[in-house]
Amino acid sequence: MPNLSTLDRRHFMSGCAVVAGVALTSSGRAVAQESKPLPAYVDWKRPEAMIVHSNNTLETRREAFGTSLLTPEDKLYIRNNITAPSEAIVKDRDAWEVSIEGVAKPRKLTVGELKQMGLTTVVMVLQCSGNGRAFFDHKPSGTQWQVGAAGCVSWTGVPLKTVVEALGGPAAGAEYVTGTGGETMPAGIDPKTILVERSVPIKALDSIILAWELNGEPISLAHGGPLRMIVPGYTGVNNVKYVKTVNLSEKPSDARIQASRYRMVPLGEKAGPDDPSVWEMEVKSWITSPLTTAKAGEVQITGLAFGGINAIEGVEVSTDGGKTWEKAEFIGPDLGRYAWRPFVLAANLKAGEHLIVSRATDSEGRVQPRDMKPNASGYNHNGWLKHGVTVKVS
Ligand SMILES: Nc1nc2c(c(=O)[nH]1)N[C@H]1C(S)=C(S)[C@@H](COP(=O)(O)O)O[C@H]1N2
Ligand SMILES: [Mo]
Repeated sequence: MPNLSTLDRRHFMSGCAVVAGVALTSSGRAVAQESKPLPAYVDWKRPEAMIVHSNNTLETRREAFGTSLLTPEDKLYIRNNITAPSEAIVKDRDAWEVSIEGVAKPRKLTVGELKQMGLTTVVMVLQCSGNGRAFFDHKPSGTQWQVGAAGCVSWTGVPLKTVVEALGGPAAGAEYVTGTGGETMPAGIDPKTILVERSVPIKALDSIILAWELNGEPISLAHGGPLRMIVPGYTGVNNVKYVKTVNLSEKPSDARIQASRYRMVPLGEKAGPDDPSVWEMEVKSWITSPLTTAKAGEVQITGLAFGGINAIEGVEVSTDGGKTWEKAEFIGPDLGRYAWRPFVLAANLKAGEHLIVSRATDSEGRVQPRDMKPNASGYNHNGWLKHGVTVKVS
């Protein structure tokens, strides 16, 4: 099952039943957050870094991001819409086949063959469209993600465009890139109701990667190995794990996950085909330290900022709930348009309660809004106020 390096990263903590940590309510107050034990298929995650919402939903604790440019795989969030396939599919990774359709010469290619067709790396924020759902006032149902259904990781693979060109280019009329997940469909259920099959506009073909490495190692099964379709700048759901078909299709998928789920639906309404799909990500940032308490005097306030589909341009921090702002400094190298940048502001904090917030701006001049307009399912929250933290300084 796991390779040697995965074994190195394993933390045999299965005896550790419940982990407690600090979480923040939507008002920014800290509460103790209980967590279930790690599910067996991801028992190599760092238990102290994760909030286990369920078997299929684990988020990174806010304090666990630290100031790292890249999120280690053993701290990266997990979201499975259905049960992951068996470990058998990563036994012989190079033998995994993906069917490329909607091209002049459609055919199946193994990962081994893809590896000889081209090579590139992208550093990218992977973020669930439901990240921040817990901050909506209307209490949408679904996993109550705070900030940790996101991470910044590097993906290595072949540009999809290179593969498509090698197969004679897109078929006439191609409008979408549709990726299908390799989960086994249980008998007795209409596959379209649970199949993870997502379509993105064909313009994304310029940046899509068929990836076999995450942070320089073979992608674990949990994160989509042996092969994952990576769509930089698009929300998590569009990044199809264990991808088995890539189709340059005329129409978007009619699977439920595309046809009616994962759409920006006005409150109180039912999803319709005209409601926008969750595709491109918006500019966003949040504070990572301090989160609860600090000593009066100079404090290094840190956080993470990214532009989503655009590059991040700058970020400001306020220690008075948004009345006054100061420009923060990015830390370390710029890892590209789709990566996040850790930031720091040295602030002189006086004793008392401070509502610390951050507000990012992308390369197109789009600024994080104060409030996120609610939508039925609680997607894409990037409002800076609710992402703030109340810190007791003494
Ligand atoms: N095949 C497949 N791909 C999938 C999913 C899935 O359940 N199956 N979940 C999607 C969703 S909703 C998200 S947020 C991301 C989560 O990726 P991660 O578990 O590697 O963090 O994968 C996406 N791709
Ligand atoms: Mo997601």
